[in-house]
Amino acid sequence: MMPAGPSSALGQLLSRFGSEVIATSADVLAGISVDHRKLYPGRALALALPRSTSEVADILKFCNALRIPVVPQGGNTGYCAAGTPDDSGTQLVMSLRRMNRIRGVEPLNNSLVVEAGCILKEIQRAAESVDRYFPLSLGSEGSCTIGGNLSTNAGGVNVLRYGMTRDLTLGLEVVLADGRVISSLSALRKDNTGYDLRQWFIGAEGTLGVITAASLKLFPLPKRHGTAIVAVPSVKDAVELLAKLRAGSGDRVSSFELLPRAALELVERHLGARVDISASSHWCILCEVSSSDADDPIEERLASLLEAAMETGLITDALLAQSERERSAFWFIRENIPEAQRRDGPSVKHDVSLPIDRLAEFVDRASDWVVTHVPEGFLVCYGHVGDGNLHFNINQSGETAGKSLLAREPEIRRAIHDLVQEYRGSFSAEHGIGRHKVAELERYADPV
Ligand code: 2HG
Ligand code: ZN
Repeated sequence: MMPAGPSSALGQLLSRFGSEVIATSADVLAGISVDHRKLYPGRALALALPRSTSEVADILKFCNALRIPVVPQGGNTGYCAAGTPDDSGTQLVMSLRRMNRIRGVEPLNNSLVVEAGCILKEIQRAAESVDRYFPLSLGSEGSCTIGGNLSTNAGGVNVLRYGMTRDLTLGLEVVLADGRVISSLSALRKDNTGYDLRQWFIGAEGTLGVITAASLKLFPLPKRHGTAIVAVPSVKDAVELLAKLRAGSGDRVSSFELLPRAALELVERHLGARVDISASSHWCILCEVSSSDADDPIEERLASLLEAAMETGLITDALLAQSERERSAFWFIRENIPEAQRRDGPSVKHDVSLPIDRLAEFVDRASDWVVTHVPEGFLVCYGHVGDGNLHFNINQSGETAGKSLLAREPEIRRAIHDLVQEYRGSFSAEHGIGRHKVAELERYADPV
């Protein structure tokens, strides 16, 4: 069959599925055609809003026959433009947002089955309602959807203890491009029956099929937390501190986040939230240990581990959250770094990961490079040190208004990613490829 041109493709979609399922209004299309950072404006043919797996299957089969490209979209909170159309006007965006049912929760099996359009926060709440924990947690959890989390293998702030989305997945339901459905919503921990097809679709960004539902792992609900912001003399000390906290807490560190002074200043300036920690140190860490045992004084354990670290000079200051309110205030600061960065102006972002034992050396070399070569920017390097994942971001500096940092993005990105490659790291730790990093994939991935 000949590929359908845009107008005839749209006419055929509308007559087959109706305006209930195929939205075409300019307002609606404007919102779904650009990524949330508005760096990749696109133009969609239309928006498909299927209500069931069989409707997804019918639409994909139809589009496959007519050669209409389909771009699946979750909450559109991604950083790499994986869920938005190009500017050809020929691509059908398929949002899974109407498929947002929690199909079942099985506390004794420590699992639940959810549809792709479920908002991450709702899944966390469903788990909590049966005294269980779904540990995937990220700043956009109030609006991102599990379909997007799965398709990008999202990471977040608890990877250190619980793993990435891939590690939290027991089974999937996926519709292939020709409309066939792979229904594998297993809740089994052990299933050695040949190929593990799930892994092809997790992190595949919708290139191999559309995930419509997933069976996910649950854990005992943490009942007590020890949370602290500490000042460390260097990133090297931070890495050493992590090892000490892991060993000393019975490996119960769930988060270990690097917060540079520049990020704390941005959050204070743009969101009015501040933390009263020694201003002399360039680096801070937000760390959290947690226990599902309500009688376990895990916060006291953290306090004594930090005291020991202070005596040896591994940390220079520490603030322990004394209440749930203080704990949320600490997390508010961490989670709002991207928002504060956005409010401050344009930025060039690198979502990289390194072997943890080479992280400090990388930060030193890459920071020196930025200072020497990017006078129009300043570094805001933060992130999930516990996983070796840094958001090595550079913001436009106010003093050099007029000179555009963004215009230099390709050159800056190349230098940083080449250095990452030298350290055997990854140019995409947790945000994916999308349209943003296709060239990087071609440059750095193994050609075989
Ligand atoms: C985070 O860790 C997100 O806050 C966003 O992954 C990172 O904005 C970024 O670069
Ligand atoms: Zn992150």
